[in-house]
Amino acid sequence: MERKWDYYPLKKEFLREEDPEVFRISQLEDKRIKEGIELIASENYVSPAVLEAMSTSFTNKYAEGVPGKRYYPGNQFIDEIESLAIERVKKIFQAEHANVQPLSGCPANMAVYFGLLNLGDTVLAQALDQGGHLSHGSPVSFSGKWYNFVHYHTNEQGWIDMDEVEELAKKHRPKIILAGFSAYSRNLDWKRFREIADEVGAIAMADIAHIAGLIAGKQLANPVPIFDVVTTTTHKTLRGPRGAVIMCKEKYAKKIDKAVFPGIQGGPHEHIIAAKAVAFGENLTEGFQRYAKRIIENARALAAGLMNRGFKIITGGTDNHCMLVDLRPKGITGKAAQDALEKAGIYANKNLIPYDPQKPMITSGIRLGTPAVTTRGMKPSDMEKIADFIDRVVQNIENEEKIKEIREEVRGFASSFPIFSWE
Ligand code: DSN
Repeated sequence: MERKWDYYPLKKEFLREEDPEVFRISQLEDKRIKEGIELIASENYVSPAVLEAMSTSFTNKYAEGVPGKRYYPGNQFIDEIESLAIERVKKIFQAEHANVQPLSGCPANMAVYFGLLNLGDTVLAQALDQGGHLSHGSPVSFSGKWYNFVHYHTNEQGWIDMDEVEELAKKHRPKIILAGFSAYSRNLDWKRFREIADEVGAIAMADIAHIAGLIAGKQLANPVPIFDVVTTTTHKTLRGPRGAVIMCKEKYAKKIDKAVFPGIQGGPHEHIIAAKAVAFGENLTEGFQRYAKRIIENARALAAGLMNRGFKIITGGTDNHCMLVDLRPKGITGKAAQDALEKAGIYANKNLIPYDPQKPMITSGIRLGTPAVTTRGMKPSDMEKIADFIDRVVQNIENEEKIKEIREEVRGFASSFPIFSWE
């Protein structure tokens, strides 16, 4: 059964009456979504059921602790909802243990380091300027300040060099080897990461925030059964509320739970946990598998459409939902492209490419992803149209009039799609 919604079916009647100012701004955001093309690889649109779960009365409750072991009374139904979320996410990923309380990706990673490391311990992770993440040891993040991160790299073509991972692991004997990324378009060799971790006695950790939905939808291999600890956000390809989950082997369960609370967090956001439960329920359906498959088909179609128009895609394509475009052959920076695309109603973020000569606020690349446009029901033939829009924006980057014309075309195109469509 196909179900689609042109706009979110939320009445917002109390909001409209009590706070017209917030109502007005919220309506504008709905309109922006409807009339734009969202290609930020980490973004998505939740289902109406996930949205409704976020506005349930679970928001009112303090529930420090874990189900069955809370500090405050009155948590009978909170325990039920949190246990449901835990059971569902364990089923999706075949996890031995799950903590669904992390507020977002950085706190989830922080809890893992806090629970399993001592200050100054060594972690081996992917370099930020080559697809990694701030919380994987960037010098400006707590992770890089408090722990000794050593980074592995990609080669000039953009592929992770597993021999370097092994070499660095043997040299630095990290306590954790972390596999995971925020801008990498190829499959990770989970088995090889596990073998290297075993070789040097390290904990094997994965951060699957970007690809969790593709794993849940059975399109990519699942590291959870063979890794010690795995973190993911819930709002990217998993299409849930903003938040995160930590999954781990039973032997790390106590340390992880204690690191989340009282280690780094206080009361969990139980209305968000209710919405996580709803999203996990959706993740377990066949429709979600079709959605995950379509995300990858769309990403491949978008990459092909861009390459046919002379764009250079790092590694020459994608295995997942995202791609990195090297804009140097087009003679423009990532920032210039991001700004011009935004004016045309197309949202994509500037991103460093491997060995980027530009600074992080300028960059030579943009990152594109297809989770959100796929949620709107777009298909590979629509990706051809989007590639054409992007090409025309880049060709006319200094022509304000032309960009305005493209903006109107984008508005018409995007508005013809629902805000959320089940596959
Ligand atoms: N900001 C997210 C992303 O865009 O990948 C990760 O935290």
